[in-house]
Amino acid sequence: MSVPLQKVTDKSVRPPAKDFAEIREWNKTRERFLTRVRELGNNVRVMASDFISGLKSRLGQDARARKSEFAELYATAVYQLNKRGIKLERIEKQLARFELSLPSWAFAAGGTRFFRFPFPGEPRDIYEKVEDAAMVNLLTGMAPRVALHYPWDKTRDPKSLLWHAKRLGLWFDAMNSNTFQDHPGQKLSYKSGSLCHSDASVRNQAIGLNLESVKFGDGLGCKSLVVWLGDGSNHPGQMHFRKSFDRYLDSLKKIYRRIPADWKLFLEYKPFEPAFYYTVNFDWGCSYAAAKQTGERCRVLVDLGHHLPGANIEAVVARLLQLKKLGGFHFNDSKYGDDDLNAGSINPYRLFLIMTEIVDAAGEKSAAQLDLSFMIDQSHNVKDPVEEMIQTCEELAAAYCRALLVDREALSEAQEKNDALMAERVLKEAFESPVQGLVAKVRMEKGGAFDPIVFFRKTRCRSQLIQRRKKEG
Ligand code: PSV
Ligand code: MN
Repeated sequence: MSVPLQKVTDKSVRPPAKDFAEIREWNKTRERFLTRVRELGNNVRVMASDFISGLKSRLGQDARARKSEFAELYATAVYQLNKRGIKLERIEKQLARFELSLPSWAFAAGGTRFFRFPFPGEPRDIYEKVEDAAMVNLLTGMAPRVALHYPWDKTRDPKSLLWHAKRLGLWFDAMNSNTFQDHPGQKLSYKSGSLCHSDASVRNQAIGLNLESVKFGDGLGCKSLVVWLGDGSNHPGQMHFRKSFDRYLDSLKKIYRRIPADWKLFLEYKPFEPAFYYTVNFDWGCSYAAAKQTGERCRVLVDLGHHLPGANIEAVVARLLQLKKLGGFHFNDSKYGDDDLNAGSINPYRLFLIMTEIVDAAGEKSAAQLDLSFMIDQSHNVKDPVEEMIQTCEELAAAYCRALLVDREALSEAQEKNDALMAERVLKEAFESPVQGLVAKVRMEKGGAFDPIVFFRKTRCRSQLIQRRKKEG
């Protein structure tokens, strides 16, 4: 793996901490970090945070230059929403609290099982992935966390990774374990399954990998483990349905018993792929049953793309919220299946309806208080992954904002009267509201760009990444 280098100066490692305890902690980390830099003869990865600070000052200029455009956009929203008696302050406050986690694994170009077309300047390791995530967070102001994948994101020095993320204003969210492929040096193969394998030694190895990923994540401040399995079969008769599910439950319980008390375990389901006939955890019902048997801190994770065409995902979300078993989301969109497309790109109305269920369950609270993990998990095969991630953040913010605008009283009245037409009109009125001005206001108040994608292109972020990563490679 290549190791891009930025010269470590005292200035670049000065802790921005405010209180003494934090400063002490920073100093300890800094000392260890510098020792390591010395040990490796300065040939160690150090984050080029100058790039990010450079962008910050450009953002200030951009905000001033686009002031009148913003005022016009915001005035449109104010005019329309005030007419409907909506209190914008409350909406803006809720919107400001809506935050997303970015998946480390989606910053490099995705691919299909046929091929992958790499993107110039794409990140080469977890440090560069975090750097790309910081850029998305900076421009959108709403994605301060990164979800990790293990062992893909394994590093020899987790402390330096944590330090690197903190310097860029980021935290880590869920740890996702990977037993859907074999890893270098691994003793037994997962070809015929992992946590549900017929052989107990393979199951134990997979349990071990999950616990290892928890240990790694714990040091980074993660508080949840997402288990998604490829376990299943391609041919009728190949795998015993009941036995495989029993093994799944048994393995989950073993993992659950050993995760830290402040951690949650999320079970992610998927109907097919890589198994094409039967998947052990194929739908929300399987996940729910398993979560219920495993324990209180075990919840269901809904990946939007993991449903068969036509599934009513918003109803699934409502049911899980009602049963207090929803853990969080992997947001994306799909035309046929899986997480191939970006959230809201195919069916923005469905995304809005899902958000509407979240807002409905939150009641007077904000969605942020529901204790759900809002993660993105999508594959960027054609568009620039950073741009597509920015686009996704904007799409999710707009969907959430529209859901906040639903006239709950009018909807409930229409539902009680069985007035289908009026109920639908209430939803459509919110869905069609001009929310861009509100979303831009909240974003800019958090230091983001008026138009993040235009900013990303105008400041030639991608070509700078290409140049830097080429030079340092
Ligand atoms: C599987 O399709 C999935 O949605 C799971 O969340 C994985 O962890 C992720 O994609 C990356 O492969
Ligand atoms: Mn997923």
